[in-house]
Amino acid sequence: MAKRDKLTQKQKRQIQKTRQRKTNKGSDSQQLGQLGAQMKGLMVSRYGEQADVLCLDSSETYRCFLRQNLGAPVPGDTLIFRLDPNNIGIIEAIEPRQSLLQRPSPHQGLKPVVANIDRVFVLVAPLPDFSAILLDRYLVALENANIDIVIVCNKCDLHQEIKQQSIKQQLENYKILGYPLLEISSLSDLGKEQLINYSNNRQAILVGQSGVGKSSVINWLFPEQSIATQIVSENSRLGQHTTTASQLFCWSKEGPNNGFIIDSPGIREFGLWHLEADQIADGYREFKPLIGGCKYRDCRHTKEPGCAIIAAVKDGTISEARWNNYKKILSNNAPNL
Ligand SMILES: Nc1nc2c(ncn2[C@@H]2O[C@H](COP(=O)(O)OP(=O)(O)OP(=O)(O)O)[C@@H](O)[C@H]2O)c(=O)[nH]1
Ligand SMILES: [Mg+2]
Ligand SMILES: [Zn+2]
Repeated sequence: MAKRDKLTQKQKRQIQKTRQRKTNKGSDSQQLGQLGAQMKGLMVSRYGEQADVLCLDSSETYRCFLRQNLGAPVPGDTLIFRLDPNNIGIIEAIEPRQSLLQRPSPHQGLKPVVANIDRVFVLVAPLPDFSAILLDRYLVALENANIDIVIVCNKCDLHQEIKQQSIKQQLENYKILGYPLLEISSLSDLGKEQLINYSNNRQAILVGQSGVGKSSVINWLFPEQSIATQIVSENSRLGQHTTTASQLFCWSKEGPNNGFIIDSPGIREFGLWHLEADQIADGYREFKPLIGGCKYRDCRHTKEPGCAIIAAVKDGTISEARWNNYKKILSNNAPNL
């Protein structure tokens, strides 16, 4: 994996150099004279080599092209851009980031997802079937990125499904661990105020499995929006990957002063192979205070003698379900162990 990464980085640098040479000679610099003054903007959404940027002075949104040697701007980024005479923008720079949420992708290494986020709403639901291990994967990644987490259970109107799956019982355990847990239904208009209270003045993102209702929640919070949503497949009980690009929504018409919330595409698997074994253990917040008490310094907390985590599982202080998920994630990350 590391070898492939190195090669990719090298290739990337080569491509960037070639592009830079072309850019220096090419159309960008010829147009420079016709471009307006530099302005500050907020990246709303990205579509390949183009992006929608909200101007922080005028509150207008402009379609912009990305300068080729720019790097990879993502929603939530503050940008410097200029407009050409047709009001088409060119993004020239990305301002330093307060935070960056990244996700490992098999071919591109760590891929930036969103920037300047200070809260993540992890959306779960009784349909598609609730997966505690997927929730744990999100939590491990977010704990390691040191980002504030709120768990939101949507579709609370589906009482029958909730009973069948005991999702409520499983989520109670996360509440005990200190994660705020909101119960909402975008369909039945339940829990809106609470969700708004948790979102106001925050720079937040909604993440979660495809079909849990992220885009529906955005449509519910911002009734003037009409983002595409799609029914969960009856056969597979899975979402249909309706949203393909993250999109940012500001609470105030004037811009991001009262915070924003980002809708994101659902993902099937949240890989954690960018994390070492001890970081995965650190992602389990109830393990953290006990880890120093293990007999061996390199304890993996799976079957080692004198392990403080295993002792806590045995005496019921740590949930066995969480420990089992931890072991599964660990063995997926290093299949030869
Ligand atoms: N019963 C019920 N259904 C809901 C609720 N919220 C959303 N849905 C339905 O769930 C389905 C999926 O919703 P989406 O908003 O497209 O889900 P998503 O998380 O954005 O999915 P991706 O874009 O694929 O990641 C749609 O059929 C919605 O109508 C709810 O509160 N209750
Ligand atoms: Mg969606
Ligand atoms: Zn241990």
